[in-house]
Amino acid sequence: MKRFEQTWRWYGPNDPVSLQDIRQAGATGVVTALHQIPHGEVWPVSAILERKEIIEAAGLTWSVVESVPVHEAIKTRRSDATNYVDNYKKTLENLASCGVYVITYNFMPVLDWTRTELGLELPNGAKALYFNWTDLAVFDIYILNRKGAVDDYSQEVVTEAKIRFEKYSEAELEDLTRVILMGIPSEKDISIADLKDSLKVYQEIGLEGLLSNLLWFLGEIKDVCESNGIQMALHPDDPPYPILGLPRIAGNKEDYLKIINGVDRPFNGICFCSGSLGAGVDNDVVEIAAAVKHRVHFAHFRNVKKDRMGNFFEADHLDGDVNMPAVLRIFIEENQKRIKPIPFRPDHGHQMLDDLNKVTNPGYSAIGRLRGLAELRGLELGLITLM
Ligand code: DNO
Repeated sequence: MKRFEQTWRWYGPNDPVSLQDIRQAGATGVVTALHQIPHGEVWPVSAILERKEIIEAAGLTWSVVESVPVHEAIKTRRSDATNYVDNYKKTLENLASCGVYVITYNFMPVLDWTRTELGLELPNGAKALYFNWTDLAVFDIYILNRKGAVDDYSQEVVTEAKIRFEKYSEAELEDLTRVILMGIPSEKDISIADLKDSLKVYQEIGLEGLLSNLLWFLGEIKDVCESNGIQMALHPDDPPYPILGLPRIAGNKEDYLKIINGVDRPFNGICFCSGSLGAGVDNDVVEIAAAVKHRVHFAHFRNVKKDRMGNFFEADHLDGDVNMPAVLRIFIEENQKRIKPIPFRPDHGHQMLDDLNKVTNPGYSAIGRLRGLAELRGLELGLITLM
């Protein structure tokens, strides 16, 4: 039976995890992006080729781009949006001309993934990423001072947030703010002022408006994708809820069906992230996988453990609330129908063992992901043997 393509995210030459490390972990594909190029600018062929050559010289393949960021002008369909769409199309053409065809992106307003703590210590001493609603409420109500914020949380959370806000030191509040506003390494973090401005803009756009902007964008890039063999893979919202008053449109099965049926063409696909989707208290990740599998161009396998309030931490890949064997089984079956195997990467990993003494990119230290990849590949092989 056909196996998945095992891939690994690499932040580029400055990543403390080297290409040789990736090879030793057993991955064959690299997932990377030209993070040095500001959002919205065209990725030149020369820069793409330069990156590709570095990857190939290490005996690996550049399998997936994660991400070509969609500029805020497009998400908000600002008056200058078409210039940014033109640049995006040019980047896609350039990537395809270099033989890179799978493109991950997201359509989350302003912020990418959001956590409230980057080093939650687990009972075994390893560290995990964590999302806590009360801490988000502390930030939202007392630091961002968003109008109407209290109405977006349960009474229990609002009460606890007040207590926590009074208890937290200046340094703790600063740290919370830094963590929530943190972006991708080597890209610019956003400021409170930027966030406030964007909140106003997105309030006017609303949920329906944001979805229609996404479908408009997909319609605009359709021809370029189809004539160049590009596969677009939309990452789900993480966490899969509206937060800080920002609309979110890719958080559950219904959202995904609206999006894939909205521009019903094979290029319009999904990056199936079991961890992001698994954080949704009403999400059945196995059911979502079954509903959208035909459009999955890339997969992030990760697990989460939630409590009754919907707070969650990132669990070991085969632990947590997501039934990973059931998810993998669906994609193993789907993979048999594909010409090219579905690429997956172990998404995030605990900071553990030697990595606890190193400066690492949150979620992207080597050893935790090495463990995740090893477990996932073993699970795949085990399932295949029994199928
Ligand atoms: C977090 C990642 C996301 C993802 C983007 C895709 O670890 O899964 O940052 O790369 O949302 O555009």
